[in-house]
Amino acid sequence: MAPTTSRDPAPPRVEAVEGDITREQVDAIVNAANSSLRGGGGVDGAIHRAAGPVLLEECEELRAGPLPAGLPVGQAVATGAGQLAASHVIHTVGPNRHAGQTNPALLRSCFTESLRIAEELGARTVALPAVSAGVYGWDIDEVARIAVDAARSHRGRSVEIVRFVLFGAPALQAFERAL
Ligand code: AR6
Repeated sequence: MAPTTSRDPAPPRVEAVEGDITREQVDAIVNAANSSLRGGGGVDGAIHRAAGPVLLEECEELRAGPLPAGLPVGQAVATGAGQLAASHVIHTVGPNRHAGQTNPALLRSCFTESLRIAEELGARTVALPAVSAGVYGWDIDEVARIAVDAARSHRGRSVEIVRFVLFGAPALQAFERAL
C-alpha cells in the first residue's frame, strides 16, 4: 500500500474544559468577534489584549482588502495569532439575538465554518468559545447543543481535537450535558 501523507477524513475528538481560551496551547483558537473585526469586549477583547496590536493590524488588512464591509454573520476568517501560544486566530461572527438574529443555522455555521478554515490551515487542535452566549444573548444550553453537534459532524483530514473552552462552571456544565 502506498504511504499516505494524511489520514482519511474522520470525526475529531470533542471535549469541553473550563478556562481562559487565550491560554490554550493549540494550533488555532476561535474568536467570537463582531462584523467590524476591530475588537470589542468579552472573549474578543481578551484575545486582542493577549495577542497584542499585531492582531488588530491584521484585521485592518482584511478590512482594507477582501472584507471591506466586514465579516458577515455565520462566516469565519483567519489571521495570525500575535503573541498567543496558538498559531492562528479564526474569527467568526455569531448571530446577535438582541438584534433579532435567532436563526440557529447561522450559529451552527459559525462552528462549521471555523472548523472548515481550521482544516485549510492544517490545524490539528482547535479551541473554541461559546460563540453568541455572552453579549449576543443566546442561551448557553442552545449554544452548547449546536456547537457540539457541529463539531461531531465535522469530517476532515487535519483537525483531530476540538476543545470547547468555557468561562465558568455553568457554561462548562451546559457543554457537558450536550456531550
Ligand atoms: N475564554 C473563554 N471564554 C470566554 C472568555 C475567555 N477569555 N471571555 C469570555 N468568554 P462574548 P458573543 C465567554 O460576549 O456573545 C464582543 O464585544 C463568555 O462568558 O465574548 O459572541 C464582540 O466584539 C461567553 O460564554 O461573545 C462582539 O461584539 C462566550 O465567551 C460580541 O461581544 C461568548 O461571549 C460577541 O458576543
